[in-house]
Amino acid sequence: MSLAISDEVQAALDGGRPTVALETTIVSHGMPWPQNLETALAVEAIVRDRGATPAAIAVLDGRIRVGLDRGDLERLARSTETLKLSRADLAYGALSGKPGATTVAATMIVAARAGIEVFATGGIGGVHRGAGTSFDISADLGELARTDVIVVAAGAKALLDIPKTLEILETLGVPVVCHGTDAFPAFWSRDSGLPAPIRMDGAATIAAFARSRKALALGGGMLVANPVPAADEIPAAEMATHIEEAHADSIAAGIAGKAVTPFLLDAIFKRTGGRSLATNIALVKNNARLAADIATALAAGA
Ligand code: PSU
Ligand code: MN
Repeated sequence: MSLAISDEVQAALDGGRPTVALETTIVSHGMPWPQNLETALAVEAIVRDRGATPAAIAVLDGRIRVGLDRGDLERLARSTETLKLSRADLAYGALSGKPGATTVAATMIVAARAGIEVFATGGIGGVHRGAGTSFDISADLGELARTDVIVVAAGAKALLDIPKTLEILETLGVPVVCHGTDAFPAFWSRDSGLPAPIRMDGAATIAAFARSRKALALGGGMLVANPVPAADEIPAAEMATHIEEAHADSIAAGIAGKAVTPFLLDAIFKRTGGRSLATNIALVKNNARLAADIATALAAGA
């Protein structure tokens, strides 16, 4: 199945200009209407302002699309029937003809096929709490191990089991580069309480690191963990109670599989009176800035 790449993204790729992939599960399943559409459009504007081309990825009308317009994003943002597609069901989603949003894993796959090296999102999926019995480990981790894309995220959500998430990333050989911090960030909070596996400051340094990995033919992706700006964070201690309660809710409601992450995000949104969403929006924008700068540094060969 061939990719349907927009003229704008194709022109940027042909010209060797910086391009940033964007996922769409955050639009369909990660944020409520209308903040989901507003954020998607704001992120595209930020990427453009930094001199890069945004390439949002989704499945629409039976085609895997790279580069979406406002109407496409609005369809994904409004529909409550959009499929959440990962590696296991990306091809199925395209065959089904239904609208499908791509997770971090599926977005990485499509970005790599299109030749896009950098991808901005909010948070990655990881090892869920209770994974010892549920075995719930996001396909995002395996994808980071095998697909050569730089994923810029605000770390992993504290509603995941962060120590186990970092252990799996290490086992899989995925570099975890924390940007400008000695602490691994926890999405809504700047400090997860765990140390940064690798610290790097500035987009140029990260681009140089990516180039040296390529020179060694190491393959696979890397996670760039970019902490939420201090002014927008919700401290970890404050989040802890909300997270415990949201987790207990998900178990009581018998939530499993793909529904877990969207359920937890919504439960936290309600429990924080919407504050978690404001933080989520701020961190996605912040990641778009850094991703655009890394893409620019890579394109410049600096
Ligand atoms: N984290 C967020 N918002 C999101 C997601 C994660 O804060 O929308 C989405 C991403 O698309 C991620 C996916 O790839 O959830 C992970 O889902 P799962 O845990 O089912 O693998
Ligand atoms: Mn899962």
